[in-house]
Amino acid sequence: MVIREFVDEHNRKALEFLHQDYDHLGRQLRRRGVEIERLTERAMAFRVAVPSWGVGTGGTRFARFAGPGEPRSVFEKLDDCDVIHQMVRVTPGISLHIPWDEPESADELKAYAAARGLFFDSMNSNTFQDQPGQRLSYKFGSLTHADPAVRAQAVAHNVHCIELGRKLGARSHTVWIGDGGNFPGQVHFRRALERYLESLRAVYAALPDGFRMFIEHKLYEPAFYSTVLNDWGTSYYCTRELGEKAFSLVDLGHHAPNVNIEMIVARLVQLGKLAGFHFNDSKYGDDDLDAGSIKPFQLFLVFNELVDAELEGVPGFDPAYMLDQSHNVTDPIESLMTSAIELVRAYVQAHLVDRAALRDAQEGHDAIQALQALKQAFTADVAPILAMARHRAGGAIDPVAAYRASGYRRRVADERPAAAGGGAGIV
Ligand code: RM4
Ligand code: MN
Ligand code: MN
Repeated sequence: MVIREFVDEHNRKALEFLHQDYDHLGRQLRRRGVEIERLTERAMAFRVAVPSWGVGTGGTRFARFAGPGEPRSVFEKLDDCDVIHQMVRVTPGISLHIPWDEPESADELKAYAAARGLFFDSMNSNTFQDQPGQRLSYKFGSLTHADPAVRAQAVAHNVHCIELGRKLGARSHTVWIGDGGNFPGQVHFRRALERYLESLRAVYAALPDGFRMFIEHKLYEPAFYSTVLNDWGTSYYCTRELGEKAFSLVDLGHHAPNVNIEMIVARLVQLGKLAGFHFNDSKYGDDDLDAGSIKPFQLFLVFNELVDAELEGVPGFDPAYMLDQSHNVTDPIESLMTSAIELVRAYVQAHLVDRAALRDAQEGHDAIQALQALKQAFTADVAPILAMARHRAGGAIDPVAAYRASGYRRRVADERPAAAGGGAGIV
């Protein structure tokens, strides 16, 4: 049986209860002056790109425990992404990581994706590890390395990613570097940032029309004392220096604990430089846990800023949503499906905020009412809206149950004997 049939069979069983729950919620919301169909429309319009590297089993710097049926090639990764999209219907875009996903033929890969209703969203370069046969090492940096030859090699790699992205129909290029220092004094802060900008100017010059460049900051790791692009302010400065096609990307795991990320989002929106997101969740650092699994209220508050900007029609507001997670102990397909759903949940809940009441509370210095306006939206159970949106789009009412019933993982475990190495590995 193909996935579609499992979805249909599962939905048939769940549909009656879903209608009951949906109608009930519709009545509740109407009392609050909200039309449920408007929210369901928003849920159906939401899109988030899946990272190709997320469908493989991740790991930590201590170990990686390979899961059954891991994809061995970019085509098998697309097969897994296809299952995710068929179930949740909000993930047609794929983010590729080069050279992990380097195709022999861009045309063939593009056609393979298109045949499944998928497309390529953002390209990601990798100058944070050395590849077999690579001439110069990135051990002490890449785009900001002291040796101009290493910098040139890293620039060339990024230009290659952009060129490949153009052939694949991608829309943006994302740069995250591991450059930084482990010890005080190891890196000259100002010189390193100057080199970063100089290298990125060369990459920027290779952007085709309509292509955007995203730069991703991260406060630590793999460098443990300082990183070159350490925070959003430095990132904003760099995107300003680079030009109108450069934007600052926010990875939720790349900030110090307790940093007010939703405020960073608001700042970047206001400054016209928000690229979009790498969604994940974290407790301690760049944990790459599933979105919404640790701090769902933070996720909601981030979406509150995004929806506020969307509803207000902030000029140029066009963020790219992507997941960036590492799945060490779960089936990656299940993690990515549930993470995508958590994002839609936060997005729909943010649409439930009574913005007039919130504004009144803010202008009237009524802190309790302001918080209530947010909490009322955050505590609303919008699950029937999400399920109905998936069902109407041809997806699963209960994606994890339908996926498990499909036996997909068992089947691919037979078809894909474990390969040594594998693309993604420890992220
Ligand atoms: C980094 C960063 C990048 C991702 C790599 C694998 O921490 O989040 O976005 O490409 O991990
Ligand atoms: Mn990231
Ligand atoms: Mn990360």
